Amino acid sequence: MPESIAQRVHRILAATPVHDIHTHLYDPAMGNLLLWGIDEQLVYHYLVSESFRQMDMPFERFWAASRSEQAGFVWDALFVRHSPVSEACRGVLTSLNLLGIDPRRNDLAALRRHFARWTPGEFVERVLGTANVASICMTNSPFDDEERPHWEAGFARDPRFVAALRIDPLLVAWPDTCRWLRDRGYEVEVGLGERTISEVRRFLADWTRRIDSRYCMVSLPPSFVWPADSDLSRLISEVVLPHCREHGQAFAMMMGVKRAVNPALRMAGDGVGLADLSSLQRLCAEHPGNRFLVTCLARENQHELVVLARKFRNLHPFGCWWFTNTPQLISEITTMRLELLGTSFTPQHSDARVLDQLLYKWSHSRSIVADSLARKYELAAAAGWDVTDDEIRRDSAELLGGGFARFLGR
Ligand code: FIX
Ligand code: ZN
Repeated sequence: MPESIAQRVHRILAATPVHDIHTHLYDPAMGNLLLWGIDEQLVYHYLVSESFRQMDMPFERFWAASRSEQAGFVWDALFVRHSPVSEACRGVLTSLNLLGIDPRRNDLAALRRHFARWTPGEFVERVLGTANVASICMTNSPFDDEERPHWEAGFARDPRFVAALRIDPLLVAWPDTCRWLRDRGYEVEVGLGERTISEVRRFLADWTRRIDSRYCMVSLPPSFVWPADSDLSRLISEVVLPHCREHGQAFAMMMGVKRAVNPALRMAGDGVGLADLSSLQRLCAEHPGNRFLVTCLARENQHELVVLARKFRNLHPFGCWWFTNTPQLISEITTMRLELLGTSFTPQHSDARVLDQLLYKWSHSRSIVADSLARKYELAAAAGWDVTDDEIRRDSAELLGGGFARFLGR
């Protein structure tokens, strides 16, 4: 019996290497910054916030515990005392499963022993091979005291780990960052005069070159408006956009995150809000010489983002970010994007913080994207357009990073 369209799409998409365009993973040469293993998986902030719903433990007691104790608390709350049905819990199961580890033993010590047999180098090869990931875009922050020394000292880069410059502190905490820059020899003042603007641009140019950045990125709160009489708005107009034009960098905006809604949860305490996409519309319209990569955290922003992308070819929607990285929403958002944009968008990024997560994030997303895409080919076939395997291969490569690279001009 010939393969169905759905079977062909699943087979081809699974065989297409993905270029993961946004993660929080690091080049293996950066040592301990690259997280992996069962304990790191369990203390992932997605799981920490879920586990607090099932524990009475005071927040401080949890944070005072060692990493492996914290992992034990999460394991007990979400895998032993309750069933692991959430997407983040399912992710742990899929990742273990794809590593050939039986998660059903309910024995964290036994799970840990499995990981002890790999060296970090072997584990990287195993995960990238199994997840069929060709390249990984890092999130690189010069403001991070653990990360910066690696770049300053220099290291032999793994060409599969590409860099992207993260600049949240510069844009959302200007007065503090101004002092930080001054301490590092940049002649800046809080007042954003001409000299300061050119010095901040020098800082961005230095780091763009140092890390060989692919694009420059920021996450923005729902309150973000542009243009406005604010440091943030002026820094975007007078520093970031000219910098991006001069250095051929796209500007990635991750819109709609409310940081520290519950600070007691630390990194797990961020929330979501509706972003004002009329600001994005103005940015795209007034800066046709800039390219904008955009993902929105709120489900309610997704349709407007897609419609904007139909109007502005300097706008590339990407990913189902964080709270939208759930099967139902990936399916809804991807289908909507295919129906309104064809293949001119990037359906997913992993946002992985732990190497093992590439296994589940890509296996789950690939399968949902395949379902959405197959349905579109079936509808085309019903209208007389039988898609060929070569066309499916072309479209898959486009969706899994090829279109993104072209948008970046690479
Ligand atoms: O701002 C970001 O890049 C977010 O992805 C993170 O801050 C967030 O913690 C995360 O990991 C979401 O997936
Ligand atoms: Zn991220």
